[in-house]
Amino acid sequence: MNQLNLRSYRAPVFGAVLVLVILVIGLVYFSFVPAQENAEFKQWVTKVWPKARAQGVSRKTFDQAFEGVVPDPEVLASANEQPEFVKPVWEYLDTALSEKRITEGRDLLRTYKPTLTRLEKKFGVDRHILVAIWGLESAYGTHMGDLYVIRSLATLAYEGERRKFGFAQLISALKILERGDIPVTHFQGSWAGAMGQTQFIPTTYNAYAVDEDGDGRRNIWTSVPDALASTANYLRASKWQINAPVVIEVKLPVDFNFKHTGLKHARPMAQWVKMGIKDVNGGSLKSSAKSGAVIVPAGANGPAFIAFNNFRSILRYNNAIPYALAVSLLAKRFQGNGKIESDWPLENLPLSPVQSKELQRILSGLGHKVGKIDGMVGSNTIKAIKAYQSSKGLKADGYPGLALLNRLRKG
Ligand SMILES: [Ca+2]
Repeated sequence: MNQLNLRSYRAPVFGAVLVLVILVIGLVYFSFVPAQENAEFKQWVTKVWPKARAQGVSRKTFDQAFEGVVPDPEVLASANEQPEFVKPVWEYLDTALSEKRITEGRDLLRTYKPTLTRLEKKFGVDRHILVAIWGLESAYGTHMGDLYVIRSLATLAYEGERRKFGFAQLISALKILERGDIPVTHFQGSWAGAMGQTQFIPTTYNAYAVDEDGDGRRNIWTSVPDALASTANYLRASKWQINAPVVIEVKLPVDFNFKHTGLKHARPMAQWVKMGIKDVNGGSLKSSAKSGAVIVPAGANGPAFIAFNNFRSILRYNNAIPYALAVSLLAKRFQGNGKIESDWPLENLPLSPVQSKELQRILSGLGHKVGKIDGMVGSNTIKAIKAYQSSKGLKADGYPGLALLNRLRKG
């Protein structure tokens, strides 16, 4: 900038022309490129119409929904974001189970006591779990996302890696508008289309949202009874069992074989007792549940839990073990318990996607079947880790931590 200014003082005419040329090129470029992109997008929108119409969306709703809509670059940026590091489960739980969230939840349990009593009876879902999910999904309705749902989903459906997801959600979102549950002006959510106090995506909304306050609209944005009832309805459909346990912390015997860990390895409680598992204080293991699965969210050197069927129901809401653990423990904290007794292995950090890829590459090089080398640790990679650990006489916990990667790097 400075150089250009200096030059224009020395040769005013030349400088002025140069500036003008740059300006014109810039103007043409910046107006033409988005205009062209927007024209392509508009063209694409015309192809969405017949599919929306086939789902019962009217022309009027469709036109209103897309009025002035252009792709949102920030939505694409969020969709493509690759985290440089992954938050360890203990840090995630610290935030999820903050004193503020616990205190606010207790207050809301009192405020909405009549509603929650009714919902417990109607849907058979425990009140503490409903409020815990509310607290984690949207911080009790204070963090719902303020992006226009149609724009976010149209962006995802139009370009990028999530086109299929985006398209299905977009059509569902148009159906929500058609039904008149929410006006276009208030139709807001996260970049991925998670909406309202329950953070339902449109397909989930259409399947499970409930009009509890009886105004004819399923309003998960500003009606607390609607939001709580919608969550309860979803959990009921996910086979929630009222008054049944969700998860308990346990103490594993020193000779425990970690190949038995993981949600796929559920067993009758009597078998776990026989294998020497105790309650976390070393007493005998008691539970009203018939069966459960041992999980070690931070590997063999961290806390161990037995997760029951209700834990799986929470995973249907959001398929991440730290999330289900946070919901379960927050519900317990409301009632004055749910503190984790064992220490977390603070030095054995979880791997970033790049590190996970490296782990997969090394394991694959050693002849283990890790599945796709994509930095996503799925069941195949966990199986491969367990196989490697067993072959080296290590605890086969399948945990993809830094300790394991460092060992593999040394060869
Ligand atoms: Ca309503």
